[in-house]
Amino acid sequence: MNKKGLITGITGQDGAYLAKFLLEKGYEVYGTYRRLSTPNFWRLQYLDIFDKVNLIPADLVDDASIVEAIKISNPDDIYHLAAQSFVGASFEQPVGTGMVTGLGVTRVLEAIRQINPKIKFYQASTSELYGNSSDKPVNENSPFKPASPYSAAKLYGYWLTQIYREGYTLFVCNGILFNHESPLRGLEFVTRKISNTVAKIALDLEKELKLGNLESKRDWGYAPEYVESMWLMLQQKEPDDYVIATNEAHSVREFTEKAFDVVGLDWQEYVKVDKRFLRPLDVNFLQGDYSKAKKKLGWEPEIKFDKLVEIMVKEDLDRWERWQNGEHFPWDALNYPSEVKIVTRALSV
Ligand code: NAP
Ligand code: G4F
Repeated sequence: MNKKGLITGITGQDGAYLAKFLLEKGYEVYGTYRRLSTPNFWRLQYLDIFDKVNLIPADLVDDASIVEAIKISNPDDIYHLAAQSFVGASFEQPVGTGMVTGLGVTRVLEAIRQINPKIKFYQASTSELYGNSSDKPVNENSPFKPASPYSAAKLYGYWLTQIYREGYTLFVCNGILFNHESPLRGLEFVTRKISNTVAKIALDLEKELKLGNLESKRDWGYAPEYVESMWLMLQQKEPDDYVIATNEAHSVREFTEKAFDVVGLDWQEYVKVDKRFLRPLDVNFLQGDYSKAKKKLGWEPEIKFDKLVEIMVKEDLDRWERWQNGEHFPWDALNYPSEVKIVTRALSV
C-alpha cells in the first residue's frame, strides 16, 4: 500500500514542491488549505498536480480542524509547513503570528500524540532562530537569538518539537532551513519581489524597484532541492534536527545587481531605498553550515546563488511575456497590488 503524507500549508511555496516530490515517490498526498474568499491553488496548478492531491480544509487556530485533517488522511508522515511565514508581517501581527506560527505546532503535535503517536512529524524550523547571534556560519549547536515575533514563535515551535520527542518519544524532526527561493516564492519576499519587478522593468511595465535594507545577507538556496531534505529527515532511523543551507551568504544588494544583469540593465538606475521596507529589527547575516545533513542525510545543494537568480528572473520574464501575448495561466503576480498601496505602521515612523 502507498504511504500517506499530510502537508499542512500545501498552498505555499514549499508545500507545493513537497507535494510534487512526494507524488513522484509514490505517496498518497493530502494537504491542508485555508478556506479563503478567493481560491489560492495557483502553485499546485502551476506544477500540474492540483488534480493529484487530496485537499482538506483546516486552520492552525482551529484545533478541531487539525484533528479532523489527521483523522481523514490517517497519514504515516506529517510535514508541518503552515505558518504566518513573513517576518515583516510578524511585526504588524505579532499576536496572530504567535497563535499560528507558534501555537499551531503544539496543536499538531498534541493531535498526533492523542490520535496516533506513530506518525512521523517534520517541523519547518528556520535560520531566523539564530537572529543576530553570529557573523560566521552556524550549525545545529549554535546559540539562538530570535529578532522578530516570527522567529520567537518559531523558537517556541522548535522547542515544543524537542519536548515531544524527548517527553513522548515521538519521531519528530526540526529542519532548520535557511532561506530558499524559487519562481513559486511569495511576492512579498525580497528575492521574488526583485525578480518580478526586474522582469517588469525589462518589459517597460514598471519604472523602479523600491527596497529596504540592501546590506543584509542571506544564505539563499533553491526550494525544490530543500524539500527533499524534509523527506530525508523522516527516512532516518532516529529523529534529529538538521541545518539545510548552501554555506554561502550574499547581500540583497548583490541579488539585485545580479538580477538586473540577467536582463542587461544597470541596477543603480532603477533601485530606490524606501524606509517603509525597513524592519524595526533586522537580521543582518545568516550563513549555514550543512555538514551534518551532508554526512547523515547525504543531502547537498546543487543550485547556488548565480543560478538561482537567473532561474527566478528568467521565469518571471517568461511569464510577463506570455501574459503580453494573451496567454492565461495560474499566476500570482497579476493580482498582487503594488506595495505602494499597502499601508503599514512603518509609514508613520
Ligand atoms: P509560504 O509560502 O508562506 O506558505 C505558508 C503556508 O501556510 C501557506 O499554505 C498558507 O496558506 C499556510 N497558512 C498560513 N496561515 C495559516 C493558518 N492560520 N492556518 C493554516 N494554514 C496557514 O511559506 P514557505 O516559504 O512555503 O515556507 C514553509 C514553511 O517553512 C513555513 O513554516 C516557513 O515559516 C518555513 N520556512 C521557510 C523558509 C523559506 O526560506 N521559504 C525558510 C525556513 C523556514 P495560504 O496559502 O492560505 O496563505
Ligand atoms: O525575503 P525576506 O522577507 O526573508 P527573511 O526575512 O529572511 O525570511 C524568510 O526566510 C526565513 C529563513 O531565514 C524564513 F524563516 C521566513 O519564513 C522567510 O521565508 O527578507 C530578506 C532580507 C531581510 O533582511 C529584509 O530586511 O531582505 C531585506 N529586504 C530589503 N528590502 C527586504 C526588502 N525584504 C522584503 N521582504 N522586502 C523588501 O523590499
